[in-house]
Amino acid sequence: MSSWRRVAYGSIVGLGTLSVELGVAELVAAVTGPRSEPVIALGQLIIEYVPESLKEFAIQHFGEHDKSVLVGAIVGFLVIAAVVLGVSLQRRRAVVLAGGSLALGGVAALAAVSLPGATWTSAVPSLAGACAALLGLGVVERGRLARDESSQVRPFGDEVPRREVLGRGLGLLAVGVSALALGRSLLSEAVSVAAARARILLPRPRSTDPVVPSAQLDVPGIAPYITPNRSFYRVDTALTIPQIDPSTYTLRVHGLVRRPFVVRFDELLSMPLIERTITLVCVSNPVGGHYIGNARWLGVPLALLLDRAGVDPRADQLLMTGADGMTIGADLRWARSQPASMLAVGMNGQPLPLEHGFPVRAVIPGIYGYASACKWLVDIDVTTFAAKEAYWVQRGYVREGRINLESRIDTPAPFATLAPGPVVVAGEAWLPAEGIAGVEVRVDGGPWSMASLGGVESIDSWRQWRWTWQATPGTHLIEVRAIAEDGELQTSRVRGVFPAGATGWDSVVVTVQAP
Ligand SMILES: Nc1nc2c(c(=O)[nH]1)N[C@H]1C(S)=C(S)[C@@H](COP(=O)(O)O)O[C@H]1N2
Ligand SMILES: [Mo]
Repeated sequence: MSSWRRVAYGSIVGLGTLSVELGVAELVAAVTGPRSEPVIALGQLIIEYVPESLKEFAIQHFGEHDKSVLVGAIVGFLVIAAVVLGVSLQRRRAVVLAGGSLALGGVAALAAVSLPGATWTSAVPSLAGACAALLGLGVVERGRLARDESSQVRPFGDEVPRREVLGRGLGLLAVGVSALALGRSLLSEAVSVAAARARILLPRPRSTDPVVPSAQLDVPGIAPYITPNRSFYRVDTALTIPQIDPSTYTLRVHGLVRRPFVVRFDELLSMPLIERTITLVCVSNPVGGHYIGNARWLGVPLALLLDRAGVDPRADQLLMTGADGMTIGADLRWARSQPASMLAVGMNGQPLPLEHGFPVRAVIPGIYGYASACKWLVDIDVTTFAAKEAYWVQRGYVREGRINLESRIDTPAPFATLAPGPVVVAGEAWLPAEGIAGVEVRVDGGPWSMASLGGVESIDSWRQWRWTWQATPGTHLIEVRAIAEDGELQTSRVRGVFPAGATGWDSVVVTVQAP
């Protein structure tokens, strides 16, 4: 009697079908997000609807493992169901398993789309998984049924040849388990931190810079006053973006301090936060370049943490280290002189994007990124410039890295062809920590004209400007220069980005056609 083989075959086909369903769903969820993965979606739904008292019980009894216990229970249930459906009703096995797969896919898809923040794409992994399961089931069972039909001699299920058990059933199982393993690793690598990020609720700041609508000039072709996170420039040396789990994140503050300490992410969130509009610039930004962005940063005032540590007066450098190993040395006196200096946790109302330093980065107004804006910040060594040198300083860039007074023409574009008459010339000017008092524009080396300025949300923010030019036919050179709040006039001296940032006037050449 080969009944054990039928049981074995049925179990393998059942488990194979389940593993293909979950594996394919997992692969798709690596793209659509972990909360769209069927088991997670089902678990999340259970968590949403389970009474507080039961949650309390689970946390009490399972502690930090409460979520693993829940996921384990769901997987255990599915495994048992797959085996039972696979073994029972031999002749109808394919139909029963297909029904089970569809039921799982349907319920999980509904669960996924009903979760907060879900979109229709949240249903895709469960549905794709169910389709794959049906396909796999078809491939495995179709051949079998056909053979049974034609032979007529042996009643179906009486005997299952060994090679069939090994071949078809195990093949299905292998495909499913591989998909599951690959999907798992893809998901847990990148997406689990993304998921943790998505769950973060940023507290409201105690104080914010005012929102100033007039900061955005209504000129086609000008950059947005606030740079959206997705188009914010990115400069770092990290080949793979560090994946830092905020629940295990710690920042160490030590060195020339009386009270070294370690602080967790949730402790940082519980401190009084500020939101400040600050323009970040890369030292590698050429004149007229786009390695610059303006964002509303939410964070803990740096002074709060330095006061907690009790800084030794001999210290003059904050040597910050990112999880990527980058070291960034900020001038301690400068950082302290800027009330907006912070350890940022938010950017434009969102937790920091992974590529912009999640979960914590430094933002210090007025200093180029390489000497101020350490991303994935995990360590602050309060030290001296004499004792230690940061990464880019070792490579010859200047220590302090003060951002140069600069301005940029966004429109018209270089070598644009224009019609004669009024042409709006517009762009930005910046000297974070000081602010912009004026912008001047000239054509073909003629007299300078004052541009009109947009509003600003802070002295640390860039400022938009515009000037209307009465264009006449011919080829023309348009130049711009800025004046800072302290009266400094932007230098015409052309310098490259090394070792202290570019200087010189931005300009465009345009052609105005004859009427
Ligand atoms: N950990 C870490 N922080 C870093 C860097 C880096 O490579 N690693 N690059 C710095 C440089 S050179 C700049 S200009 C800014 C850029 O920040 P962004 O990518 O968020 O625009 O981050 C700074 N912080
Ligand atoms: Mo930079």
